[in-house]
Amino acid sequence: MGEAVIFLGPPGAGKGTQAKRLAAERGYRQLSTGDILRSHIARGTELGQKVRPILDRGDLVPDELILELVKEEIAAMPTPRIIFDGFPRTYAQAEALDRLLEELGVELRGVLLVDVPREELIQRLLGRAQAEGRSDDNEETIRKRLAVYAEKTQPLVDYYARTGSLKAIDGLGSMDEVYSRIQSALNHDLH
Ligand code: B4P
Repeated sequence: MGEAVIFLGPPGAGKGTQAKRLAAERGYRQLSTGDILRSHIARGTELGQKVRPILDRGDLVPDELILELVKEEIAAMPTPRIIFDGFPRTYAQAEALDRLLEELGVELRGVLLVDVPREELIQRLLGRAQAEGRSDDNEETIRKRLAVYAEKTQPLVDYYARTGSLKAIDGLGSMDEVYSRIQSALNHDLH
C-alpha cells in the first residue's frame, strides 16, 4: 500500500526545503510541481515554452497540464511513497488527487500547512531572488503569487480540515526548528 503526505502553504513558507528533507530521511519521493515545471523551462521543452510566461507572471498553470504531469510521475513509481510539494493548489487539483489516490490505493497520511506571516514571506523570497535569481522572485510577481495563493489555494485549508488530515505547522524559526515540529506532527502517522 502506498503512502502520501501533502505540503500546503504560501510561496516562501519553506515547503520545498522541508519536503526535500523529509523525503530524504523517510524514504519518500518529493514531487514538486514547481521543480518539474522549472526543469521543463530549463530544457526548453514544448511544455516549458508554454508555461514560462505563466510562471513569470506568478499565475497558476492550467489544472489539466498539472494533472497530466502528476499522473506521469506517479505512474513511473513502483510503490508510491510521495511527498507532494506545491500540489494540489486548486479545488479541482485536490479533488482529482483524492480520486487518483483512491484508485491507486495510496493512503494520505497527513496534510501539513506551513504557516508564515506575509511580511516574512516577502522578505524570504526577496532574499532568494538575490541568492538564486529565480525569475518569479521579484517583488511584483511575489505579490501576485501571494494573491493567487489567497484566492485559489487557501480554500484547500478548509477542504483538508474537514477530512481531519490537516496539521498546522509554525513555519517561523530556523529550518531545523520547523523540521522538528513537522516530525512531531507526523510522528504517529508515517511508517
Ligand atoms: P513553486 O515552485 O511551488 O514555488 P513556491 O510556491 O514559491 O514555493 P517554493 O517551494 O519555491 O517556496 P518554499 O515555500 O519552499 O511554484 C512556482 C510556480 O509554478 C507557481 O507560481 C505556479 O506558476 C507554478 N505551479 C507550481 N505548482 C503548480 C500547481 N500545482 N498548479 C498550478 N501551477 C503550479 O520557500 C522556500 C524559500 O524560503 C527559500 O528561499 C528558503 O531558503 C526559504 N526558507 C525556507 N525555510 C526557511 C526558514 N525556516 N527560515 C528562513 N527562510 C526559509
